[in-house]
Amino acid sequence: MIAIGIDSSTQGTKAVAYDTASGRVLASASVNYGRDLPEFGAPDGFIPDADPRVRRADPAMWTRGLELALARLYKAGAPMGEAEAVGGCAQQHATVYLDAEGGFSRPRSPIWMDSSTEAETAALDARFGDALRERTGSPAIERFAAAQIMKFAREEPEAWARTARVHLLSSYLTSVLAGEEGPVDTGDGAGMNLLDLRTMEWDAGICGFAAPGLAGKLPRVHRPGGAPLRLAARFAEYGLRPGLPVAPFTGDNPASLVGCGAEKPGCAVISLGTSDTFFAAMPEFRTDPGGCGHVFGNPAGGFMSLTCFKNGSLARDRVRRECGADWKFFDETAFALTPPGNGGKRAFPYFETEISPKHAATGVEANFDWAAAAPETKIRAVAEGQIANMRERTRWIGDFGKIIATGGASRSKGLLSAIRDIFGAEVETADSADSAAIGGARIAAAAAGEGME
Ligand code: XUL
Repeated sequence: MIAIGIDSSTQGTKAVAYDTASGRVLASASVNYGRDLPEFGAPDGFIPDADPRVRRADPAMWTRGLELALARLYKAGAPMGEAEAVGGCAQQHATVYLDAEGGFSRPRSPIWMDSSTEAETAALDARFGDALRERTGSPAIERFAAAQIMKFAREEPEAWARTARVHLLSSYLTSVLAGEEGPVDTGDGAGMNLLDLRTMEWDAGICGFAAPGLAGKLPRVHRPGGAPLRLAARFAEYGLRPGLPVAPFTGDNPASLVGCGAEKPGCAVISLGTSDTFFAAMPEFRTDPGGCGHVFGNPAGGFMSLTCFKNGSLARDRVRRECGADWKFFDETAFALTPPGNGGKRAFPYFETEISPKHAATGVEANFDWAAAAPETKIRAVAEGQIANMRERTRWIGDFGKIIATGGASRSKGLLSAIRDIFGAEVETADSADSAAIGGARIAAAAAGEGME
């Protein structure tokens, strides 16, 4: 079956036409917000803010990105007319606020990089303590919807009163494609601190504490295997047949789990993108006692673990530029010039406030004289520092003999060797760096009747 898969990520939107029979991407297209949609003022996917904890974007940019990616996919010669399903995913945790007419009641949406909700997470923590983690799969997290909504409702009560619906970006994009309200899927919905993962229903107590009337402003919840929606007629403009099944979008990490073929327990996935993430299908519901990791719904049923590191590709790019290195040097040469372990030299880039573990945006922290070191030493120190931190923060999930690497930076031989050495695991690269979009297409094909192997 040919299915269209869309990935609305931090820095851009990708669309693929995917053939489930051959497992091949037939055509793909992408939109970069900085280059292609400069009018939204978000070169890296968010509007630059003097406060490094504030990370927001104009939600209209995501609708425009979706439409432009589909237009480009059509133009690239993708067999749109033969597609039998549409699905996709979005960066997790971004929230979209709509008024009763469907307009944006909040013109700037917080995205997953936002960590400006310390006061709100402290309040949630004080009120619910460990029960929050036991019920929602995560302790109170700054980028999650509960804290973000709470802040908005408190700071802008009038705009909150005008808000009729709070969507995740994933459910918002489903709604755009279907021309009617889309549900929140359990993969992405678990990243809100609002969903009771034992019942897969909104937790009335937490919703009531977060903001007045919140429970009545949330879309319904979609569980794996639930019925798809139908494509709105206006998407015929891109060669798609009106009425095609539209699978509710999920988060990019849950989609990537499926796109990498890792939806059954056994191996872990490391996705190296704007954020670096470590995730794996879970044989049973279990939470991180260290408080960094999360439990999300697995789109194939059951659960998945996830730990997210904010200083991923943008941090690597900044170190690369600071070293005056090209990508070949960063990805390969630096590792040929230095020994594994780097003689004990390690560095951690904190250009953005870090999530796992919490850390302020202080720049590079190294255990050696950073300014005086050779570029190859700095590069290996950062790569090994990032991966060693990932290893420490994900021990609670268990040990894996096999790890699948995906995302743009999985092309880096140096990073792959650091994963191999530090995790002591066999490392495979996913067939395509587009595993999130492919996962969206596979989920769509399953929802359209093909089922998931
Ligand atoms: C996951 C997270 C990020 C975003 C990036 O919890 O915050 O990985 O999903 O798109």
